[in-house]
Amino acid sequence: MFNSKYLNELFEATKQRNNSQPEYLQAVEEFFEAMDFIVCNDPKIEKYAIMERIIEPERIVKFRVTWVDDKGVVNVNRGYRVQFNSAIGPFKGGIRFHPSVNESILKFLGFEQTFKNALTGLPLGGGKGGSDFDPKGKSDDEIMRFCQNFMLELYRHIGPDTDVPAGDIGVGFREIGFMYGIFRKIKNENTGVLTGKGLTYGGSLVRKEATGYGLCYFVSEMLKVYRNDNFEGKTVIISGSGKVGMHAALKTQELGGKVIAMSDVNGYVHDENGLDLNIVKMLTELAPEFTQQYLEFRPSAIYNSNPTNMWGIPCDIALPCATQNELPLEGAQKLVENGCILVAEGANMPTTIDATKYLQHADILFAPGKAANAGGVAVSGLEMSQNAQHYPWSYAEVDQKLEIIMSDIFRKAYSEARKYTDHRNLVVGANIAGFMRVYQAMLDQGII
Ligand code: NDP
Ligand code: 2IT
Repeated sequence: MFNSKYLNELFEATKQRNNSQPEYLQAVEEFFEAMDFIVCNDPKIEKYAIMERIIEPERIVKFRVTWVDDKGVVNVNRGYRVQFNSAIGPFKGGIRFHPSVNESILKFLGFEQTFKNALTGLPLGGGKGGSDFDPKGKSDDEIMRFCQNFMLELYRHIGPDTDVPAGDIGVGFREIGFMYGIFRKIKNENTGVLTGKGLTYGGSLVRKEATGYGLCYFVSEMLKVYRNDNFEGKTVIISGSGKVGMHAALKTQELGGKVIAMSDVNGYVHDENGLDLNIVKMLTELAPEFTQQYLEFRPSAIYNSNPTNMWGIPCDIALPCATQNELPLEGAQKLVENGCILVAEGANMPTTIDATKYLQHADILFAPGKAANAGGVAVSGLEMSQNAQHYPWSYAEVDQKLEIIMSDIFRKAYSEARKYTDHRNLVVGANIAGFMRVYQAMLDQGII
């Protein structure tokens, strides 16, 4: 399946050792495919077992989280931290609270994070963590008790120069605040061990907007370089209406695009004249699921209870910003059929492997998540710099740095793509650019 015999054998062995981890294997397969040419032409990669080492987390911590709900019932969840690779800096990556969380999902996320963080140019290793706890429908008190109990174990394994978690699905300001509070209390230190903190206690301006804004900055670069074009007048559909999707929508509108559809787990809303983002924002702030309620404010909009059907709406740009494998082959085919010119991943691995291949072979621009959604972790890195300096930067300063980092990531992926394959193949370009930095650091630091 790969040209490299070494990669074929390693992938077979990896499948056997991890046969119950489909998301992790999917991420490794995508990566190996992108790296095939490099591996065939650099014997050092096999000699020093670089691929064996880079696909294996340095450490996985798995722990019990016990907490009491409002009815006095004792609940038990599983907590995890996957410390994937720290060759270029402390482990860094989000924490996800969602019932689907398991080792496979966190390993795929930590693996992707390693290359994403390398692409930012900042000294950030890769990691990911979370729990199968479902924050939906829980009271603030329940969330607080869960976060405190989660941190009661996690605090032993993290630190500002060791591992710096942040938010992800189901983890935002509220959860980060509760986790930071208990960490500070246990350790008696204020060292900015988490990012995505509130602005009153060390958070960075632009962090909450960063992934969505960064995605749009990346798309702007693609439109400029490949098509001498911009967002002006483009119709855009966005899956998910959480932290990433909402801010991608707001930036799209600011740049002159028109957001005509957005989704959540219960369905999507579509309005050809453009969604009213003030209403979407207001509704999502009240409760996570907004799509059906939107119709009460705009009865002319169309609601569909299957979020995946959204990919059938004709649009210029599609931004999957919800979760893994949410854009299947049929969705990709519909997008191409309807004349979509660009797909950029705001979520991590939202496009299935067959859909990604289909998009790459069709006449459409495609941006992989590890490049296009790196804005969030990039501003997390800037939050760490501000915490270390004990000095906060202005909104304009952080936003400008974010824009520079995103355009820099695009240039790196574009130039590697041009060097090794078709200049439009940002999947290969981003993987090679991210890998090269981690690879060099691993080589320099010896066999460990
Ligand atoms: P949030 O929890 O804030 O939002 C997730 C959104 O996705 C919600 O609107 C949720 O709907 C929706 N959703 C979940 N499953 C589906 C589905 N099957 N179909 C349609 N919508 C769905 O998470 P984030 O915005 O933080 O994260 C979204 C994605 O972006 C994830 O893949 C994450 O790993 C990635 N990411 C996040 C970064 C960050 O800084 N937060 C950085 C880089 C990537 P509902 O509310 O109804 O459940
Ligand atoms: O997937 C991601 O890049 C994130 N959830 C953000 C990680 C971070 O450390 O800010």
